[in-house]
Amino acid sequence: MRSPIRSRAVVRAVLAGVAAVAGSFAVAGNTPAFVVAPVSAFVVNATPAPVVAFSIQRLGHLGDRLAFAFSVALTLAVLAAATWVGSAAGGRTGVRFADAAGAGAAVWAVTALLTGRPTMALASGVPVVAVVGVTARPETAADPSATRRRLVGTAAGVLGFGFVAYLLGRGRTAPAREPMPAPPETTRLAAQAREKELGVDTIPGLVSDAADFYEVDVNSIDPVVDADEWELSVHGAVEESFTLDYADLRGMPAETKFKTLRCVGEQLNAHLMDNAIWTGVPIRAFVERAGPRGGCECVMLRAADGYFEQFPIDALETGFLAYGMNGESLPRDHGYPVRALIPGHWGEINVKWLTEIEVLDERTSGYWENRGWHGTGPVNTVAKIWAVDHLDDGSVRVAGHAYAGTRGIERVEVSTDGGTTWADATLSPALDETDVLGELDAWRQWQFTWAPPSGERTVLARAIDGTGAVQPREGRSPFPNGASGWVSVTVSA
Ligand SMILES: Nc1nc2c(c(=O)[nH]1)N[C@H]1C(S)=C(S)[C@@H](COP(=O)(O)O)O[C@H]1N2
Ligand SMILES: [Mo]
Repeated sequence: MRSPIRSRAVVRAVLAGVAAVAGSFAVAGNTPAFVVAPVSAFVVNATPAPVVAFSIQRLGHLGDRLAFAFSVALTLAVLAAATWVGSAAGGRTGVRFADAAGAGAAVWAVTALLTGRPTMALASGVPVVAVVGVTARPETAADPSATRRRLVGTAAGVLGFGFVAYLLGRGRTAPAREPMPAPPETTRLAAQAREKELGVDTIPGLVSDAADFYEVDVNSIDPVVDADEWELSVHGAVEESFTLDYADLRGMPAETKFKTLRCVGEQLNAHLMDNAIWTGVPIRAFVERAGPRGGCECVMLRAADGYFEQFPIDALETGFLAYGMNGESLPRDHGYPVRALIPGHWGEINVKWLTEIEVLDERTSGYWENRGWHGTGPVNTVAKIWAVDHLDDGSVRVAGHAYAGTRGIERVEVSTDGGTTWADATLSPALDETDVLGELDAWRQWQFTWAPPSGERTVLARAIDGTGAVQPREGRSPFPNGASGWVSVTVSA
């Protein structure tokens, strides 16, 4: 059986752990300086690839939240253990309050090591000194009920501290973003998109709000990159390496255009696909300036969160460095201050928080390819069925979005008899090509309305891309090449 002294020490260590995590959050907010960030990076890295794949496909944001909650619990356990060890070591000296000092020092050291920020780590250590100091006052040790009362009082104090820390930290989470005057082009394109929409209110519009735009990244805590400190290094197998800063980039002639992103890990009919109006600078000039002489015709992009992806230099040359999204600076979760956007390719090579373009001599592989994915190539063609609406006049309308990267969508066909016959759906007009470089890379809306005979039927949709290729019928799960097959829904009338 556990002695009451022992279990009190456990409660004390846990309270100290909570206070330490709270203290760290108070000064760091939800940034990489928060002590949970390195732990969560470790958790994500240690999670087996199939579990990560399952989480992205089936759990989405929930999976991210679960991983984060687990990381918080793990951090708390580590800091509680440090409290335990530190206070035991201090207590052995017999010096009054040496246990509190020992616990605080241990927690400070662990936090400083994890985050690499010794000064900020004081915010974890100091609350631990308070918790251990208050709960281990020698005069209370003789009276167990007084000790218990003190523990309860401390728990209340830690809770209050946690709340204040939460409010303080929340304020630090959003970094100040460099303002960006909305390019007139954005307004024009947004109006164009509204005009081209089919007016089906049960499906998303043609331009996604930045706040609703899907988000996939490998860490639960996004990096915070200061635009003033941001630098892009172009190097590797090149004639001339150079760096570029944010002011340089903002001073160059910009382009504003539509681009749709889609994650290779999404289920066939899921919503990890969105479209926005992006502003940035074409990459081709940077590649030309560097003068690549690599043997593999390939590049590695690296980012502030440790993410990296390799793909052909040809693809990079069609891309651009984006700093604006829907007329404002990129939001932090979509890569502030600068991300790469590569037309027609799966989302994963559209590297956010971009810091490096390295021209390679030899092919290696990227973050997801190390985990078995093949997500560096062009997207698969898809027609999603995002709405089935029973209209007042008894007819049924199916609708959704279709996307085939730079091949474009030429047609969407619907079958209401399980695939025997097909009819053309109504398609929203293509969004304009606006940039000098290139290809249009945006989705379209489609809808199909008919009067169904009563009974149940299978309704299918498939897209035909700009090359005339029909979306393949064979159904495959997202891993490793992206989902394929025709979306099918059962409609009963
Ligand atoms: N630095 C960095 N860039 C990244 C990722 C990441 O985890 N880190 N995720 C990639 C993946 S898998 C996708 S699908 C897209 C998603 O972009 P979004 O979050 O802006 O929608 O970003 C890509 N760029
Ligand atoms: Mo992705």
